[in-house]
Amino acid sequence: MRLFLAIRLSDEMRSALLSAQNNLYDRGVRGNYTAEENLHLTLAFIGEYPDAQPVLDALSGVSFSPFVLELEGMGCFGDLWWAGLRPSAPLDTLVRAVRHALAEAGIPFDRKRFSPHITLLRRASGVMPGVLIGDAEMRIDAFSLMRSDRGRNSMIYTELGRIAAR
Ligand code: 2AM
Repeated sequence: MRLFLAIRLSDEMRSALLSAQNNLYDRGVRGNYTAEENLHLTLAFIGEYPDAQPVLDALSGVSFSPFVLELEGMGCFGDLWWAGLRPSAPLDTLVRAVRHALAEAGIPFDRKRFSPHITLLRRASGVMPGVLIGDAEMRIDAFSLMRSDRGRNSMIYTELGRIAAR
């Protein structure tokens, strides 16, 4: 199984992101747009791992209080274009705790520095136009263990477990 940990987005946030995607498309930007239901914020990428339970067990000790995330701006990693988030200390703290718990349990994960982003499209054509993303914020009260499978036309993400704030 290909596993990752992510924050799933509220309907309000996904619709703000969908509008930004539509706006880009209307301006002629082509690429592999993330399907609306797949928009998410990755906290840690585990990759191939055989079993979900040890991951959920490792994360059961992660404790965090609900916090708010707000969309802010757009950016890119090469031809991967993303929506950004207003810097959030609680988010950074949560990611540190999640990664620490994985490391302690010996669960491998991509140790690239956390750079919070929500992928809007991959293999984008051309130069990024100045597209405004509508204001949206959401209260984060859980994160999820997700499985990623390659579907016929897009990735299929399945939630295997949720770790709630407390
Ligand atoms: P992204 O966060 O930049 O969109 C499932 O593949 C999710 O994990 C995607 O959201 C993906 O990219 C993210 N991810 C983070 N590190 C990854 C890696 N090394 N390989 C594949 N996906 C990774």
